[in-house]
Amino acid sequence: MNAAVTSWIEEMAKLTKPDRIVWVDGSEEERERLTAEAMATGELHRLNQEKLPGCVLHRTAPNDVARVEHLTFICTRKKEDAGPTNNWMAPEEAYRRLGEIFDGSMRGRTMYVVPYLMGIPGSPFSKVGIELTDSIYVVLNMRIMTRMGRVALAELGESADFLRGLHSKADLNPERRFICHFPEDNTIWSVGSGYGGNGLLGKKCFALRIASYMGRQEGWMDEHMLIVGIEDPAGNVSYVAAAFPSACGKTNLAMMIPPAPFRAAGYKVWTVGDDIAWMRIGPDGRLWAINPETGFFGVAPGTSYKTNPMAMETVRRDTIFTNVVLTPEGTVWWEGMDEEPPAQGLDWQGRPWTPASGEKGAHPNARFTAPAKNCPIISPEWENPRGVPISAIVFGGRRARVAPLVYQSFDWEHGVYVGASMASETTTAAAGKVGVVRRDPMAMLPFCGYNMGDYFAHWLEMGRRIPNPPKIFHVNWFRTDEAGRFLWPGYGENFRVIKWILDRCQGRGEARETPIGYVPTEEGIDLTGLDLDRETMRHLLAVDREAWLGDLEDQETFFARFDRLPPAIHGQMEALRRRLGG
Ligand code: GTP
Ligand code: SPV
Ligand code: MN
Repeated sequence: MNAAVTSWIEEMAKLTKPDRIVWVDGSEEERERLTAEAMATGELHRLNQEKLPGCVLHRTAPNDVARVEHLTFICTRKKEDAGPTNNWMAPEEAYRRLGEIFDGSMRGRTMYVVPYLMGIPGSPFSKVGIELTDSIYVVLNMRIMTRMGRVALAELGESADFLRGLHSKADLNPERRFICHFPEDNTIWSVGSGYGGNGLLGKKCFALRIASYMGRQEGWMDEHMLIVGIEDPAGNVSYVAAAFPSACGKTNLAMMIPPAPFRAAGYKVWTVGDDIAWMRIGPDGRLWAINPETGFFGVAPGTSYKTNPMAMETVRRDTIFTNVVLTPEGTVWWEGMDEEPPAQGLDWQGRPWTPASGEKGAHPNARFTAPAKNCPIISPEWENPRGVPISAIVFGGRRARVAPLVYQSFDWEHGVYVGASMASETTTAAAGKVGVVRRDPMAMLPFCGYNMGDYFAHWLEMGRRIPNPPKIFHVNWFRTDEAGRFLWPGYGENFRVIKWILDRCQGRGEARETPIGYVPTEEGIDLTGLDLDRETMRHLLAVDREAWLGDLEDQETFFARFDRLPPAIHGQMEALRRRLGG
């Protein structure tokens, strides 16, 4: 037994005082046993095994339905190292305050020891974590989302280099809920929540916040990005990595189906990942990426055979559904699913519900947890330990105004500024107001584990180090008309925009130079088979000078908060102002 592991577990057990300690091995027998146990206690609910084999339903506490950014802390010794965009708590204070809540929090419960690997066995990209948790729901989710059990311990060997994650639901009291990260100690303590991004410590907490800190130290990039491969009719596959904020379309873009004329011509889409990318410079001087996860923790509402058929196929078996409607026949339903709603059912809180009630049946942030290997278009390369080479990096937000459908940055430095100045309307993926425009650099605002000024500097530095860097773009699927209707059809039709992006990477693709970057000409994007009038397209591609000058004011306020803003970012902002004639 690894002595560093056992002594740490002993120490944590002394604090949390569980009745039992159980090591999980990731086996099928264990899945069945834990599922049965959770059914018996009501932590999980049975679903119709003929229609949804291997699937279960979970309902969270009504006050525990999303990430809680105001309760998420970066605990570095120096406050400046957490930066202006993170909540900060001194490590001693955090250990003390959370220690009081953890003290005895597992009394009468089992502590599960969950060893897991983020990344592919044997890959230089990979990292080991161990999560101690009192939640079977968390164990079963980690089993889908990570390579869990023996494989992780084998990878760790006798090393003491592993992420120490402690998680307890405690009493699920939001007053006593904290998600604390200690990047300098390779440690995460999360207490008082059982929800996805708060409790599945391998995901946002480790694979983004802690890993972003590691990436900067070790010279690689850790990003909130999907990875998708586009195969052309000749059989060449090009890969795109795209960063959109939570609930802004990553899972959908990662699994899109090209429109019929492109399918007929031989284009194909391959899913590599839908949420997180770890990227390193490869021997060929390009940027190579892996998806460190093995599953999708996707937004259920809005997912249908019309919008995302590949996700619908993926969740037909071995899936955990969280906070969706339970139908009388033991299946699940959510708003935006193609099927008619059931005449009656139980809503996400387990209360009798009918569609006529006018209330939402599923929580807007209801989720599915499904194995990546279930996805019919999972890339043959998704477990390649070397990763896949990235041709284009795409940033995107949810903007009713300002940002056009797509534009290309002039170069890497300008692209970094485009990412740093990104903004998006808030969604239900995190607690708080929905629909408010906020700046969300690189879709990493809630996930950067260190000073974001240093993070921008790291991006700039990587650009100097990558001999053959990807080209950088910005997209916006969410521009609306005066009545608030989306101007762009989105979903599979986004393929057309990605195709233009790849054309640009290959020196093709028609564009005009504007103050914000290269925007497609009216003929630039192939609209074959799409009924979209020229006027709408003009509107989608418009660069409104006044709107951009207004946006610059907001950017200025945002960047003013940074004490470590690289001069290049400010310089790029001023250059844009000059190009806009402001
Ligand atoms: P996280 O898992 O929270 O990181 O979210 P995500 O970025 O993977 O977002 P996802 O693909 O799950 O989409 C979130 C919501 O946006 C869903 O309700 C989708 O139906 C909707 N959506 C996704 N793509 C599009 C699009 O192209 N156009 C429009 N209008 N809506 C979209
Ligand atoms: C996100 O909010 O970006 C998610 C869901 O992917 S969670 O795991 O809860 O963070
Ligand atoms: Mn996400």
